[in-house]
Amino acid sequence: MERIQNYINGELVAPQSGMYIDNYDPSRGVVYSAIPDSDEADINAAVAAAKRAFPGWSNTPYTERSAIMQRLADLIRDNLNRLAAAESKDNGKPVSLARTVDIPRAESNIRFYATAIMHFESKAHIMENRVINYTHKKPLGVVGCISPWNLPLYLFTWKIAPALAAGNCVVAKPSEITPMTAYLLSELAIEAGLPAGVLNIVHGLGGRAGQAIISHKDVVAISFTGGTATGAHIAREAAPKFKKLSLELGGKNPNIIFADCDFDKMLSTTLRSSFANQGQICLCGSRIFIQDTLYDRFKDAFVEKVARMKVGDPSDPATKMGAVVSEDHMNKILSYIKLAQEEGGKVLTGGHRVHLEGELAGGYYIAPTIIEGLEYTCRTNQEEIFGPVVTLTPFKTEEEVLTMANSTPYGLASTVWTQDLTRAHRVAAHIESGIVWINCWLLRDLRTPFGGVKQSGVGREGGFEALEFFTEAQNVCIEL
Ligand code: TXE
Repeated sequence: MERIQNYINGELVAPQSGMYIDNYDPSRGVVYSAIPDSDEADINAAVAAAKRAFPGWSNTPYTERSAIMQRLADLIRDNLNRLAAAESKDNGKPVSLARTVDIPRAESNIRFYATAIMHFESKAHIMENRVINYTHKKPLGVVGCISPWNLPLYLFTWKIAPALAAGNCVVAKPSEITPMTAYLLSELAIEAGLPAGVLNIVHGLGGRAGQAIISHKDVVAISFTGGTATGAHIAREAAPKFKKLSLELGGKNPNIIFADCDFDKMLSTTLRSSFANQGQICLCGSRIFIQDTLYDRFKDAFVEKVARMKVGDPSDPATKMGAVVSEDHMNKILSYIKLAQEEGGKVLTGGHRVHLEGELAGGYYIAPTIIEGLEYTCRTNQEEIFGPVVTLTPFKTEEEVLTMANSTPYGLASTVWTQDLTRAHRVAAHIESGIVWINCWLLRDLRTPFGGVKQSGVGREGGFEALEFFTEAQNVCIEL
C-alpha cells in the first residue's frame, strides 16, 4: 500500500514518529493508502526549514520566482490525467470534473500568481515636492496554509501560489481526508526546482499537525479554508499572537429565481449549482427560492431532471455524480435529510443512500435530494449540510425573498435569476454575501476579490488581494 510522505526542506520524508493514518477511497469505502500522522516535531522541522529558506527566496528576483512557479504550472498541465485520476480516487468526485475543473484550475492558480507578481506595484505619496513617501510591500516570512477536502488541489494551490509569489516560505497542510494530490504536487515541486524549504507540505490531522502550525510562534500568518467552527478556533488561537489571518469558511447560499428569468438557462445552471461535486462546494446554492407564479413549473421540471441524474463510479468518464467524501460525511448528510423530514419537509426525490454493485458496494453514495415544505428559519435551512441536498421555498415579493436569503449566519455567495436589470442590481446591493452571481454561477475571474461576510469568513482571496494579504506594507518617508 502506498505511503504518502511529508515534503520538508526539499525532501520527501517519513513522519518522525513513524505513525500513519488510513486514507480511504470513498468510491469503494476501503483504505488504499497511508498518510503521515505528523505532529509538532514534523511541523517544527518544516518551520525551521522555511525560516532558513526565507532570506534566499525573498531576495530571489521576482522574475526568477515567477519562472520556477511557471515550471510547476507546466508540470501540473503535463500530469493532468494522473492528477485527475488521483483526485477522483481520493475524494470520490467524478474524474471528468477533476480533469476539467480541479486540476486545470490548480495550474491556473499557480500561473496566475506567477504572473501577477510581475505587475504588483507600490504607491508613492509626494508632499509638495518636499517629502516623498513610498510603500514597500515586504513578504511576511513563514506562513501557514491549511486547506479542506472538497476541492483539494484547487484550494491548496489557491493559497500557496500567492504566498510563494510574494516571497514567503510556506508550511502547508492539506486535508487529511484528501492528501494525495498535495503529495504529488510535492514531487512536482522538486522536479520544478523549487529551492529546499521554500514550500513544505506536512500531512496529518487538524487537531495535531494543523494545531502545531497555527500555534507555532514563527508562523506569522495563516490562510485557512474549511469549516466555520475550525475557523473560529483558529481565530481564537491566532488573535492573541497577532498573526495575520485569512479565513474562508462555510456557506448556506441562496439561489433566488424570479418568474421573469431565462427558464432554460436557469434550470440547467441550477442543476450544476445544486449538485456539482455532490453539492460539496462552499459556493453551491443549497436554498432555492422560487417566485410563487413559477414555483410549480420549476418544481416539476427540476424534479424530473434530478430524478434522472445517475450516481455512478467516479472513475468512469461518463459519471456526473460520484461519491461523497467520507463515511462520516455521508452520515452527517443523511442525518440532515432525516432532520428535514422531522421538521416537516417533504422529500420530492432522492433522500437516501445509493448502493452500487460489485467493488463499489461499500462506497459512500447519496441520491441527489430535493426537499420542499420547510420554514426558511428551520435548522435544515440555516445550517450548512455540504452535500447533494437542496430545499425549495416559494416567495412572493423581492422584500420577502431578501429577508429569507439574509436570514442565515452565513454570507458567502448568492445567485439571482431575473431579466430585469434594475431589479438585479437592487437585489445584489441588498444581499449579504461576498459574491453575487446574476444569471450565472461559479463564473470565476481570478482577478476578482473572493470571500464571505458574517460567519463565512474574514478577508479576501483572489487577484491582488491575496498578494496584499501575504505582504506587509511599510511606509518609507524621505524629506528631500
Ligand atoms: O473541515 P475542517 P471538515 C464545512 C462543511 C463540513 C465542515 C467540516 O460543512 O461538513 O466544514 O469539514 C484542518 N488547527 N466545510 O471537518 O475540520 C483540517 O485538518 C489547524 C466547508 O473537513 O474545518 C483540514 O486541513 N487546522 C469548506 C482543514 O482544517 C485544523 C470545505 C479543514 O478541516 C484544525 C470543507 C486545527 N485545530 C468543509 N482542525 C469550505 N468552506 O469550502 C482542523 N484543521
